[in-house]
Amino acid sequence: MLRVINYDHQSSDPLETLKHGLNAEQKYLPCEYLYDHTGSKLFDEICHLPEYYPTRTEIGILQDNLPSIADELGPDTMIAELGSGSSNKTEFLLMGLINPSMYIPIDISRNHLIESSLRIKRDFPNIEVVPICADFHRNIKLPIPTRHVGKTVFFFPGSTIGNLQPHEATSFLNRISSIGGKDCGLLIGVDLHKDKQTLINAYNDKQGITAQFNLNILSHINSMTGSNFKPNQFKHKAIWNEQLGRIEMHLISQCKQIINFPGSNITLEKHETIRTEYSYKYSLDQFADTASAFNVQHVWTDRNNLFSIQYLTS
Ligand code: AVI
Repeated sequence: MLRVINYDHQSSDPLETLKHGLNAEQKYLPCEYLYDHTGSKLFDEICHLPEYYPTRTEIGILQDNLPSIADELGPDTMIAELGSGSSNKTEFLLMGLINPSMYIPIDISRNHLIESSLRIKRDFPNIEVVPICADFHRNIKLPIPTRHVGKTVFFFPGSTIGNLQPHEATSFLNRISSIGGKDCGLLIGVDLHKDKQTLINAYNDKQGITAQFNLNILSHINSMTGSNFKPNQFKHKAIWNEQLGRIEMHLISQCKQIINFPGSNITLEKHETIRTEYSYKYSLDQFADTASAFNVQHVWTDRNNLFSIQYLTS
């Protein structure tokens, strides 16, 4: 039997949020709308692309440093994973930890959550698995353990933190630290600054999968709202903003066009862009400042310093 904790968040009106973004001076769509069913499948493909270094580098760091990670986290940990998805990286982590006692995957997608929770429960029969179906950006409470547990450690891999602006990342991590209570830990994947070409290539792959992923947001918005974006009248663009240390994904309008959007028409000039995502890259010092609710205890990197896994405590 799997006990699932459900949160029915009162979400703000998505139409209003979208309309606000499409009427802004620099038009934007919130990046969470990249992930409908097709978008999530395309993102899985991105993770296997030769140019997209983060996924394989992070898994490599995790595998190469498991004993040291296990040592830092200590025995009997309760692991709460933020945005657990298919919990693929978690398997590696749970295999290496010393007698982990509880695993709490937190994800908005119920099907994904139940499927991966059942798999973890089967593969790790000694670990109590209590999934929470919720948006981890909202307020949640962790379940009270039924047996002795060591530290509560949030696991947040994939450098998803980079999709928030630094000030948003700071408030998000403040909230996580208050959910975890005093003396909680955070094991987090953070993408690092590197040469411009590696970054540009990672977001402009030769097969055009990232372009499909980016353009798919328009089809998703059409099916959500009844708008009539024509994805073939846009082109994918990903640039490195050196000054702000971030990749920016945009969709460039190929002509002047008027989009029917519920409640208002949206006019796009030729070459005007809609921003769909920021992906911030950090130096170690910048990230330590951003995660001000926590203290950095240990940083593991790959030999080329492309990516880091960091352990922080509150
Ligand atoms: C999910 N997130 C960390 C990815 C990133 O690299 O910012 C999303 C992504 N966008 C384009 N490629 C991958």
